[in-house]
Amino acid sequence: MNKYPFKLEALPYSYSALEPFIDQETMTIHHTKHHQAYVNNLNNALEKHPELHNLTLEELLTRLDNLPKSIQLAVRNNGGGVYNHNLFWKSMTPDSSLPSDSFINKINDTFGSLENFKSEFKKAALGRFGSGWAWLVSDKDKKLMIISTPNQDTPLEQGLVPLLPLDVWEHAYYLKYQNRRNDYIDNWFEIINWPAIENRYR
Ligand code: MN3
Repeated sequence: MNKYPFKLEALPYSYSALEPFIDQETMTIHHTKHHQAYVNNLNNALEKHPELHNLTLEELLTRLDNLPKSIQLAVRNNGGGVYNHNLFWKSMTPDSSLPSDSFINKINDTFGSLENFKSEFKKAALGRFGSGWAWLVSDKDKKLMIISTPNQDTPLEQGLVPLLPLDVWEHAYYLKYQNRRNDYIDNWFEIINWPAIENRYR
């Protein structure tokens, strides 16, 4: 159940499954330490607010401004952290393939080509100063867009549908790639779970 108390969702593959693109040690620490900490901190923030325990994570994150002031930032950072990572794990697969023809057409219509999409996505991911995320999202008219968000902010609060997230916090790549965010992004394109992205779009 996607409500308080939140739990750490299991990965849909093993910690080593995304080797050599993302290494086992990074995946293990990222999931069991970083993601777990967001879950714990979110639950701690909500513990004394039983009136919020019937809200889903999406509901909490789309109404941040209406939450008690004392926990707004904690829910924004940690709730966003839980939500973004849940989506991130499911957006990758060891058995990656190309997008379907119909989704490639959609990408071509919007970005010119799949290569162009990748280069614009990469620009957004490299341009995010410090910690944050790059995203393929769609708006209410189902138009595709690339954006980036700081910290653990989600596209939900902008009224956008998150389709494909890329974690560009250093904890996502530093052990293997050190400062080479560029190489991390190039390799990450090889493990995108396109069917999952297309399902979110529909
Ligand atoms: Mn992360």
